[in-house]
Amino acid sequence: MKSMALVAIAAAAASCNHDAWNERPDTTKQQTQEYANNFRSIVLGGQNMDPRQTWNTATSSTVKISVNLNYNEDYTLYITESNPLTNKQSAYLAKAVITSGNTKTLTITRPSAVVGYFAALYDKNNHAIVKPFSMESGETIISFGEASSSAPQQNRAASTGNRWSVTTLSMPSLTSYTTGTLYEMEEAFNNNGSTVVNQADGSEKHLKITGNYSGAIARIQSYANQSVYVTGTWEVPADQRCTGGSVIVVGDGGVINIPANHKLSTNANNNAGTTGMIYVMPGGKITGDGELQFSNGTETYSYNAGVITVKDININGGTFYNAGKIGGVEGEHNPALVGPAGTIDSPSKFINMGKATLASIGGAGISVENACNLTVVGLMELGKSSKMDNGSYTECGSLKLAGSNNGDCTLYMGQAAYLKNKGDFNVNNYGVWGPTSGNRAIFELSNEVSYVNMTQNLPGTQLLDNVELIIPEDFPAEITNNGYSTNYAGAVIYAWFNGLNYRTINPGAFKWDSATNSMVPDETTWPYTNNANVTDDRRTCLLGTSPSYTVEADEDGCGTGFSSGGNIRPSSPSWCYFAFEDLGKSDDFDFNDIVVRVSTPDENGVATVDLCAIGGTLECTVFNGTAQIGQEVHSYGVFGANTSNWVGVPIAQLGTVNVPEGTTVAQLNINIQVKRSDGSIVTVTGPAPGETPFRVCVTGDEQGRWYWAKERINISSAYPKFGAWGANIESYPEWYKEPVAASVMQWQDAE
Ligand SMILES: [Ca+2]
Ligand SMILES: [Ca+2]
Repeated sequence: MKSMALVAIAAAAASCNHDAWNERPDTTKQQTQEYANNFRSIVLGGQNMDPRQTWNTATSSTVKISVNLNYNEDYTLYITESNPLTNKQSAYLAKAVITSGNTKTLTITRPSAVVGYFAALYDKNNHAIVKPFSMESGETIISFGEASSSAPQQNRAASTGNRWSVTTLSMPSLTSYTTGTLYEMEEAFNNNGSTVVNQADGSEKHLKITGNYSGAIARIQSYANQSVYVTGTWEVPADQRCTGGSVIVVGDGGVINIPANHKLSTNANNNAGTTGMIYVMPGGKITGDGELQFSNGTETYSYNAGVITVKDININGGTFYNAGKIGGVEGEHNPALVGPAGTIDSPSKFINMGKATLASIGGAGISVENACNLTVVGLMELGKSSKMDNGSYTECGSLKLAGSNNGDCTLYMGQAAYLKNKGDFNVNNYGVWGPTSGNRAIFELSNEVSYVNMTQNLPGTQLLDNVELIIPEDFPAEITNNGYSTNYAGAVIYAWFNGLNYRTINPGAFKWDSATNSMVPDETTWPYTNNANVTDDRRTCLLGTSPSYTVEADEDGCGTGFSSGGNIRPSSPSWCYFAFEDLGKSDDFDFNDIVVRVSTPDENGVATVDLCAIGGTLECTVFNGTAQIGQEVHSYGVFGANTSNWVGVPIAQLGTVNVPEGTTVAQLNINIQVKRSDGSIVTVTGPAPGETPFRVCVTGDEQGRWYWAKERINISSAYPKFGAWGANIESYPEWYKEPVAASVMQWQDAE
């Protein structure tokens, strides 16, 4: 072949607006045909080109990521082609920092032939949650956590039918207490009695407070079927009770103030199995330095849809629903929630469907069921089985799980339920069980542990099942003050975490199961199997995810301490390679005369442009559209695409380009301007569909790499499936992953 390239190109380009080529004075149809014929013969093996062929292995896709895990925390998301937990060299096709509670839409360049990807979300401690997903043809939506966990909503829907499902209730109808004949409450009226409201006649009577009233209301304390509707302000006496069947309603604008050392309580009516009821409507408030107490009644419950900021809330066997707000008001109390002592065998339940900020939760006899947002500033002590529903968020200053050696105390957590303990942790025979599919429950501890105990072989006393554990780097390997020797103490907490005696938190004990896309125990390295009641399918603490840190084992295989490094974030962006013919020859088709690569853009849309190969001798400069990138390429190195000096890639960074939002790297007009031997300048850019190419765009492999052909080896020899792909875009779309090793530059990353 002769050096006919220029004129051939010129005519080929004439039909498709590729600037400079069709302006060359010496172009001829004959030379164009010669180049195309050579390409068809040498590269395509005599086949016709697929008219749909664009000589580009990349496509663009839109991925919408929402993160709803831990309030206001920043998470870093990577999209990769291989699982970064098992392939430490995964290159990322997208990277974004997403603050929990937010959603980001990413437009990415990806290999068009690859459908399955991984979305890996890292917290600040490098703890990772990895989700495999299939790229959809339109927008692909991926969620970490459920939206409701980050944006506290009142009365949000709870799940049904699961062991963690919280049974929620609506406010009962209050119209019989707020409408009809209501008698205004005032002190004189209360003290003197009334012929209108005769306290002793046993009939149903309804009072109201619309102004300011201070003092007792004897009727609701002494008789059933009485009510008081507060839309003014009521300051209660030292001991005001609301007896079984009677009702206090705080309406919109109404306030009940309970002074210090005063108490307002619902009073059990043992004959009827009921108790007095207190309902706070939206806009109503109960506040003060005193105590609000709910007594047990099997058929009744109290309900808050307003605001409660008293100093103490005592649930003494009753059920109290919060669908409004408790605490969290500047300058007012975060109530301390107290249940009965553990020996009292009566139901005492706090059910939260709204936002509750409590000073503490104490008393071993209380169950806590959180379906929305619960913050406990101090200690949260759970002495009975409790629930945290899908997407709920629970935070506490310290955590005590005081269970039972019968194994019947378990915290049931739903999908993406998040429990964050910020201080000391104390556990005694208590299980924490999450969902067996969907989003994991997340259980996060600090580095403080004061007590750990369990009963061997009883899952309910020790099992952390289907729960994602987050622990800090300095989490103690030994606990010294639980009455056991230190070694045993260390083992106990690992056992509690994992449902197996002496099992360590070691990712090496797991392997990736591609059938289920999850981490499963690796039988070849599984060290301990001595807990007969905990079967493999429940050894799921790490399933599908991974901890931030690995534990180092001593000679006996017991953990001695944690070290970071369990999860390494993908460190390298992926790359798109633009491989050019420079018009110097028309018959080698090695597509290495210039190879540049453009990175996955950073968060500001800035991508790096590297010079990878200079397999031509003509003067040549790289452009993005009309913007020059770097200098003439031979100023960075000399001709020789397979010179051993150049096995380090890249040769040089030429510069950066901006990838505008909504567009991707593969859509950039990366082109070169070549100075011909006659001094003329010719621009070589990407082909139109079905056009003989002088530029191919190739996506990197899972590690972001592509190996171009050695000098003078045509691309079909280096990649035997390239020609078949050229003739049919559906054939071998991953041709670029299958080179002939001796025919390509198998480069290493430059130091
Ligand atoms: Ca060439
Ligand atoms: Ca070459």
